[in-house]
Amino acid sequence: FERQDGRSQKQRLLVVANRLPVSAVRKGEDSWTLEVSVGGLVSALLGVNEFEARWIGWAGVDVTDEIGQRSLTDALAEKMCIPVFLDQEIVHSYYNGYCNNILWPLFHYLPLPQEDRLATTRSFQSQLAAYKEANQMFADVVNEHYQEGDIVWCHDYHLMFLPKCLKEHNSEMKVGWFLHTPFPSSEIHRTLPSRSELLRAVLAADLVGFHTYDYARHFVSACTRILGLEGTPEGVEDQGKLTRVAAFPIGIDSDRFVRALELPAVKCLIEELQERFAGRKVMLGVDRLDMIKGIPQKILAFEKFLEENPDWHDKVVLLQIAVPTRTDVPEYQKLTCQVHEIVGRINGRFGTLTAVPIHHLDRSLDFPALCALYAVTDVALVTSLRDGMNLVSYEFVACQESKKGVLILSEFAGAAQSLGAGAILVNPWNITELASSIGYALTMSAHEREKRHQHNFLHVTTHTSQEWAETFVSELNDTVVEAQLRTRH
Ligand code: ADQ
Repeated sequence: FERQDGRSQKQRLLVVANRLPVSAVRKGEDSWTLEVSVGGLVSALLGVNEFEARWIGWAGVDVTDEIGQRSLTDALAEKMCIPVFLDQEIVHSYYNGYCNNILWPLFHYLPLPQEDRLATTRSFQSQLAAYKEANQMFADVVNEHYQEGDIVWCHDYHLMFLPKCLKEHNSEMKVGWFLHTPFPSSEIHRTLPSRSELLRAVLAADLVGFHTYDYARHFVSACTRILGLEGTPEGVEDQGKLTRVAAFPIGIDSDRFVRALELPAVKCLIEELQERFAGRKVMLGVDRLDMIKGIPQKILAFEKFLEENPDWHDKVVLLQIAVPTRTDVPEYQKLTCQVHEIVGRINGRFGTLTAVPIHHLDRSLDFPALCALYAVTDVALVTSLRDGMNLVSYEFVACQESKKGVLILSEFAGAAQSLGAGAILVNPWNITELASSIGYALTMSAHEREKRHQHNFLHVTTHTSQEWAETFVSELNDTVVEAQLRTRH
């Protein structure tokens, strides 16, 4: 990318996601505290040095007054962030409604219960309207900040209309869209009342990316079967316009985890945990408390394992760290109660005066504690019923160079395609199989653990988040150049 005066400068990347990578808390009329949240996407882009990235998204707070909006915009500018202001009403219908009650369950193959479905259907049109309105609000902010030559990278199921809104305004804009969840089979997608509109809106992008080849294939099938378009090896073609569709499996910043294990604070925590659980094997689950993560299935399988293996009762402990999410949604409240009930029952059945088999925490852990836990774990359990990728499995592997623990991984997580050869793959719906996998993992020979771990460690440390972001953005640049060449000929 060359400037007019001949000096080269970094190409600008506008990353558009529902949430900004910072949370804002108001301290006064015009003062704010900003806390940066380092998630997968943030660390992915921190490592991408060839672009100058700016973030556009919602700051997670409702700010209606002009002074507040102006001061928050200024504070965020220092973090290279640009806010989209959404009011409570629109957040309710767009985010809680259409995004999290309709798209999220559907993309994870979870049909809504009948009575909720009826209620949803009644308000479906208004939720869809709010979704479109919110997407247009994101587009307006992008348009305001866009400079010629910028790359615009839209993220996730919250922003499926965004590529269309952007291209309608400026057909020259380079637009990519990436989905972090699975894209379901076309037979599932076709149940969605707005199925065609959503597909067409996404197809306005130049490049559409998914975690796995299967999700990309499902998307192309949906476009061919529902829209009657032509699928090609490169993507989807509509009247001569090609939208490139491909798989870009995300990774983690593995160095950050490996380095953290050398920090004195983390080493200290590791020692404390080792002491605390001396003489017992440690099994670990780290999840957002979401129905897709298969937490009840995991705990029920552990109960079955204890039932069938009395010898293990005082030799194993399951630490389940479940950070609550979407706590205002009734189904999530129900899930929390269900998990608490099962944990209580198991601890009542198998606990002693001095120890319980399950430690369940409803909370998030800070980074040092998370790394220490990953490092002391013998067996990690990832039992998602569906999961776009699942980064917890990657993080666990990155912290296991010394212990070489075992990963039990759901075949319905995208990560099964990359870590399948090293992990024990399971169907989380099959509690019997899951229980016997726990037994197998706990008694696996050191030689087999080493072999499996090396396979996964190599993958996790070579397929990083930085590489993921760089590959997507350079593919987007190439796609646009190829499209320009095609139209010229
Ligand atoms: P998530 O559904 O949030 O992400 P995941 O990929 O596992 O799932 O990432 C969760 C992140 O949150 C991890 O970095 C993990 O360390 C952290 N986390 C979870 N529980 C925690 C806890 N109790 N304490 C501290 N940290 C916790 C979505 C998709 C995934 C996809 C990612 C990235 O649903 O399938 O892999 O985006 O694309």
